[in-house]
Amino acid sequence: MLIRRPSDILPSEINSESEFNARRDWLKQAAGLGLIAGLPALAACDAQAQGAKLMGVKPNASYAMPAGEKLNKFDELKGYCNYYEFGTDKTDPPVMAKSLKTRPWTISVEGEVLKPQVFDIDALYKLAPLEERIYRFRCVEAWSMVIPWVGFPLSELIKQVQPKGNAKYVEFVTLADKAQMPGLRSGVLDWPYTEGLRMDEAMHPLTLLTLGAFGEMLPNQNGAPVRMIVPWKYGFKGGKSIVKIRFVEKEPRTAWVKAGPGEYGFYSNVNPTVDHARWSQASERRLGEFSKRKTLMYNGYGDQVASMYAGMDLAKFF
Ligand SMILES: Nc1nc2c(c(=O)[nH]1)N[C@H]1C(S)=C(S)[C@@H](COP(=O)(O)O)O[C@H]1N2
Ligand SMILES: [Mo]
Repeated sequence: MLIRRPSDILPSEINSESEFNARRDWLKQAAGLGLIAGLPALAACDAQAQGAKLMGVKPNASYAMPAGEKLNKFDELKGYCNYYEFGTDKTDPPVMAKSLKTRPWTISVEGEVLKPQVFDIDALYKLAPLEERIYRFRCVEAWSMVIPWVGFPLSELIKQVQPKGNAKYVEFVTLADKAQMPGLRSGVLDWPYTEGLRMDEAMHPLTLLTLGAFGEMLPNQNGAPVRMIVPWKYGFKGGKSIVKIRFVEKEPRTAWVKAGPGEYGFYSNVNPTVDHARWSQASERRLGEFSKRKTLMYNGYGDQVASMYAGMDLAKFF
């Protein structure tokens, strides 16, 4: 039997039961061979195996707690979800996504790039340093949260594949597996769930390829094993459980634009002055709070992103 040292085991592997058992086996054998000197090492390894903690995550000081905010609870993130592949009620995905298989998992990065590549999810954890970033998260349905996400800028991945000059947009394709996702039987969206960004948006330092939250690997219902978080846009721009990233020349037609072109636009920047066809976007309910608060232009990230939309009619390009 191949004995792997715990230090060879990726943080992302801790979640899988076989790796957990392999680790236990190693510990037992190593202890038997006298490779482990004292108990502290054992205890430390055990602690790593619990709760699927992500190792080596560094808080990025540039994206610490926004002024006047406080974190939502992990249970609020895990318990109130939009993930239509697992049902349309907020409380469906926490139950229905339990069985989502997140290993093995690959992301194919393709299209107008010089170096198309298929990344194994476990290689992705090592592609760039894992950062914790506290972002406001605003759903188009006018509720919001403040979440400590873990990931790295999507630009790190984009650099690896070297987009060609004609790559103007990036399309994200997420998992659509009928065997695992009961929601696919409903016609509410044209599956797979797809999303997209303009190239400058995709390269923007705020745009986070997200692998975790609250120091842990992403819960299944929140888009394990990898999703997008684009904090100045409505939450639906952040596709969950991504399997393909495609670089294209033309603006991709996203799942929500196809479902309701009058209600959802490609840009979907958070904008309190441009209402949804059926409700106001001027205010929002922060999960856990009683009264509503005003929605901030670009969700409070205007200083960093407004220049990308200079001169654009934001009511037309909503
Ligand atoms: N694949 C997929 N991604 C998705 C969705 C979905 O239904 N399917 N819902 C979107 C919407 S509308 C929102 S608000 C966020 C919700 O993320 P959360 O449940 O982790 O808060 O995920 C987005 N990503
Ligand atoms: Mo949403």
